[in-house]
Amino acid sequence: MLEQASRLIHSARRPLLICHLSPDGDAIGSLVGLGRGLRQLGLKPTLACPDPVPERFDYITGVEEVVEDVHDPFDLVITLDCSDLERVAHLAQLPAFGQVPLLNIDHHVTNLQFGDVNLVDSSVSSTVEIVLWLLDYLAISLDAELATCLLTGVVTDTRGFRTSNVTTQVMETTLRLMNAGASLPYITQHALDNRPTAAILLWKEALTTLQVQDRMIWASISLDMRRTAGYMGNGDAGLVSFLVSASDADVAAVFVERQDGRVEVGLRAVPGLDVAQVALQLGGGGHTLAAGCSLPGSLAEVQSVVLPALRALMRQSR
Ligand SMILES: [Mn+2]
Repeated sequence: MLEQASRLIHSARRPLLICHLSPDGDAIGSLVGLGRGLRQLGLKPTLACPDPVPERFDYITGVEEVVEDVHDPFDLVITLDCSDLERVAHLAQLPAFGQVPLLNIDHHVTNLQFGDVNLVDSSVSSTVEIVLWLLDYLAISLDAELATCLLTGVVTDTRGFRTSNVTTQVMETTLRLMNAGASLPYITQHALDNRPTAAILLWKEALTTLQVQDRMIWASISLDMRRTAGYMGNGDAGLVSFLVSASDADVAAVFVERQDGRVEVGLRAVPGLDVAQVALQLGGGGHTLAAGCSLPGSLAEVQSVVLPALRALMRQSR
C-alpha cells in the first residue's frame, strides 16, 4: 500500500490535503505535517479543513495556511483521519473532487475504504503514525516543526498516552519525534491542557441537562447554550470524554444541536463496550471507545434514536 500511495504522490503536483470537520490534534497534526513533508518533494499542497482550526493549535507552524474553502486547482486528494466522506463535509462537493485520485489515510476501525488507495490501519494510535510511515517511505526527513505536528497527533489521540493502543511502538515513535526536536511537555500543555474559557462556560450550560440512568450518562448542547456561553467552536468542547469518567456510567453521550438541523452525537465507552458499532449503524463511525455520528432532527428526536441503541449495546455486552 505504501508503494501505491507513493506512486500517487509522485504523479501529483498540487495535492489537496483534507482533514475532518471539528478537527482534533490528530487531524491537524497529520494535515499540516504531511503538507510540510510533501513540500520537501517539491509539491505544492493545499491544506483544507471544513471547520476553523481551534486556537489551541496555534503553536503549530503552518497551521495558518489551513483553509476552509478551496479555490486552487488540485490533481490528487489526500484525506486524513476521516473514516468516511461525510467527515470532509462541503469539500467533497468541489467539482474536481471525484475526478482526481483519492488517497485515504486513516486509523478508524469503521473506515469505509473509500479511496483509490487506502492507507488504513486501525491498530495504530493515531493517523500521524501512518503519515510517519509514508514520510519514511518517501525518504522525507523530520525537522522540529514536522515532528511537532506528528507528536501533537499522538499526544491528543492517546489523551497523553492513556489509551489501550499505546504500545512500545508508540513510545518509540514518540522518542524519535522528541529527538527530532518536538517538545512533549509543550505540546501536552498547549494541545491537551488548554481550552477556551467559553468551553468551560458551555460545559456549565450543558451540565444542567445531565442525566444518569442504567449506567449511561448523557447531556445536550443547544444552539442557545452555545450563544449564552459565547462558544464559537464546533462540537462538545470535549465534554463527552469527561462524562465517561463517571464511576456510575459505562457509556457517555453528548448531543450537540447544529445550525443545519442536524444533531452531532459524541459517544464514549469504558473498555469492554464498542460504541463504534452503534455509530456505524447510525451512519457515523470512530473507534471502539470513542465514536460519533450526526442525525437529522431535534435534540429530543435524536436522543430517542440513540439512547435505545446504546441500551441494546449494553444488553448484548453483558
Ligand atoms: Mn485520529
